[in-house]
Amino acid sequence: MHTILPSARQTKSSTPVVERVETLLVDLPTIRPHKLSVATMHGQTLMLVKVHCSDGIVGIGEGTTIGGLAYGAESPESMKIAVDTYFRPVMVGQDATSVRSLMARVGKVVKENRFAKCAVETALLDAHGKRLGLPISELLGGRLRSRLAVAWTLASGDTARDIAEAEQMLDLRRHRIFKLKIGAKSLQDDIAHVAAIKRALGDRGAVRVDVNMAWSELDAAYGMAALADIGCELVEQPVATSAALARLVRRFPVALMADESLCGPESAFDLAKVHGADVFAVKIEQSGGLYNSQHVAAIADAAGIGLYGGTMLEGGIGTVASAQVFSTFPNLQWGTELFGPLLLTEEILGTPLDYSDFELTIPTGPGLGIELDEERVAFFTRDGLHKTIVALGEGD
Ligand code: MUC
Ligand code: MG
Repeated sequence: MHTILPSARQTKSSTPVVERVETLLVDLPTIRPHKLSVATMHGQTLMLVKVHCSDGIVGIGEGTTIGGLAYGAESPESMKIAVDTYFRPVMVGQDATSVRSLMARVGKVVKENRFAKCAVETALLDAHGKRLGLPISELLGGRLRSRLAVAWTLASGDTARDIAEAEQMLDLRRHRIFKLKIGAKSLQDDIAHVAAIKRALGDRGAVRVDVNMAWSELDAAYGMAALADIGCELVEQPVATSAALARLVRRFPVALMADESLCGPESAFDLAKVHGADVFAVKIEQSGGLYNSQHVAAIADAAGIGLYGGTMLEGGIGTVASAQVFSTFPNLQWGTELFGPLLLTEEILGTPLDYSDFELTIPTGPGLGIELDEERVAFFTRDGLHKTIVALGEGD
């Protein structure tokens, strides 16, 4: 039997290898409580991965979840342990320039763990892009667009506050697509909430909803009919199963988007076979990385399913990684929701991302094209100075 994966000893000495894999948890507050049907977020934890290579290049990647374990099987803490314990030993000493073969090697010893894999793959791609002087989008075949439309999520839990927030976003010319988080309240209350917001915005803003699987199939049938009537243009994952999605699709004049049902190319293929959605929300973490996201997009294209660039409310690193790969999709009919960094009170990038005229500009520099503000990262790293200051304040 022969192996296609080079071992550390086979690697030529001139080839840069992975020397060290560092992980850290960075806790950042949100600008307001962010209320989803599965959790209310007061902050976001970024699991940062730094891959240090023998040529001096350091690549960065990021893993996030929503509400700890409330959304899915991985948490920032579990990602950190997985990378430290299981990814690191199979990565150290390996050729850092061969990202796909290194991820294949990782895949042999780590099943699932798609979010952690995405963080590590991002870091390897960032490093390799820096090495070659190319943005990640070019490593992935080349970008088709340099800016991305970005939706904003209204999730304060209060209708008047959501309307005021939407007005502010329109005034700032930052967002004109609004995604409303519903599903935690009764169907009637949710419909009244969406109707009031759509009435206030009229044609100035598009209104979409995300139910995060909270409805029964019957709720969804009533809900989608009512949402279509009040001018909502898209309903995201109203029910938990793909089978129920497939029974709901095309029954109402409102687009149906799959999110939680998509966890990589296999699930995308299964959903596409039954045309179980009008739109796929592609998330790099849920897909298991940037390459897998491209595969999900290709399946959607082949099946005539529309595409939307989703988020796991990543900070700047995961957001730019998403933007880099979304820029390579031939179709992106529904725009993106890459607003994660704007939900956080703290900036950890050296240069903030450019959100203007309702779009995000995709960085053009090598790799991700961003630099971390290392001092701020250190300050907000779990058990770092920020925690000490908060603890001292509490003791007063
Ligand atoms: C989700 O379910 O789509 C995206 C935006 C937001 O507010 O939450 C996420 C997760
Ligand atoms: Mg969603």
